[in-house]
Parts: sequence; structure tokens; C-alpha cells
Amino acid sequence: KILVVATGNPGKLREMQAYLAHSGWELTLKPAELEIEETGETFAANACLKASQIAQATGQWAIADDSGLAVDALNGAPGVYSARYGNSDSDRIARLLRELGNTDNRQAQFVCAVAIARPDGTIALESEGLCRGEILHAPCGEGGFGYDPIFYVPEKQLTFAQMSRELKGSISHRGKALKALIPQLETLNI
Ligand code: ITT
Repeated sequence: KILVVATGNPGKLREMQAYLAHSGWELTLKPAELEIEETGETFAANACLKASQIAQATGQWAIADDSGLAVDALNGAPGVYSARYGNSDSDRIARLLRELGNTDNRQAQFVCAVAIARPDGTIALESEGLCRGEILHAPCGEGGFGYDPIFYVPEKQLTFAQMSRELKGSISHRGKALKALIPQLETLNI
């Protein structure tokens, strides 16, 4: 049972592999030359688009994750445009901190939509997870990827970048979306 992971983001791949390690599926990375343009307006639409196109291109089952950070004081930006907010993680973080400035309201949420497509490109399963937290004024922590160093979870008193992969996975948008998916994956009966 092979699932092609429709991502070019190594941080996502590592987390997906860890969280689906006992699902009975073997995860393999999509060929690098297959790139999908994300034209959807929602996380779910983009996850379906990526899973469907990679499944069709490879003729195998595929899983995609579309995710991002929605900041309350920025009316949900960068949201589905989180990856396009800059050319590197540090550029994206710098831009977000600049746009937020000294705003008191630091509330934000990470959202993750996951979709699984059959080899013919039709969508078999969808799932979504979210995690609320606060945007710090400066990065803190070395782990994780993307916006993790500025995303602080008050309940744990840590940023995502200060958490072990296990702890992040137990509360994160991606961890929740994939956890909800596992029982459904088992019912596929492939
Ligand atoms: P693929 O589309 O190839 O999967 P991508 O990085 O372009 O990779 P998205 O379009 O879904 O993925 O954009 C997600 C953005 O949100 C990207 O900038 C990530 O760094 C960021 N992001 C998503 N999940 C995150 C997490 O758990 N921690 C930190 N940043 C995250």
C-alpha cells in the first residue's frame, strides 16, 4: 500500500511520515519535476487539487497537505498564501512580523487540509485540523519549519519550534488532520 506524498516541502514530509508511521501505508515522495499550481481559494480546494493531479500523474494513491497561518489582526492573512509570502522561511517570518508591527492582538491559527486521491484522481478522503496560538514579536526555537519559531502555544508555554515532533504533532493542525484521517484510511480496505 503506497501513498505518494504530493509535497515539495521537506518539513511537511517529515511530519506526515512520523504521524502516519503506523497507518499500514508506505509514504514515498512525489517526483520533483511534478509541480502543481495552487489555484484554489481554500486550503481544502488546494489539497484536493494537489492530491488529484499527483495521483493521476503517477497512477498511484496520493496524499496532499495544504496549510497555512491565518492571523486574526491581518484578517486571516497570509492564509492560503502563506507559502507565497516570501522566498524563504526567514523572509516570510520577517514580512509577517513587519505587517503585524506592535499590534496587541497576536491571535492566530494554523490550518491544515489533507486530501487523499485514488489513482484515477478522484478524491477518496478529506480532513482538516487547526491549532490556535499567538504570534511572538521575535522568533524563538530551532526545531520545526516555516513559521514555527513565531507561533507560540500558551497552553504549552512553547513555540512550535521549541517542541519535540511528538508534542507538536499531538496539538498541531497537521497532527489533528492526520489523526482524524487514520481510521478512515483503514476503512478504505485496499
Ligand atoms: P507543498 O505545496 O509542495 O506541499 P508548500 O510549502 O508550498 O509545499 P503550502 O502551499 O501548503 O505548502 O504552504 C504552507 C505554508 O505554511 C508554508 O509557507 C509553510 O512553511 C507554512 N506552514 C504550514 N504548516 C506549517 C507548520 O506546521 N509550521 C510552520 N509553518 C507551516
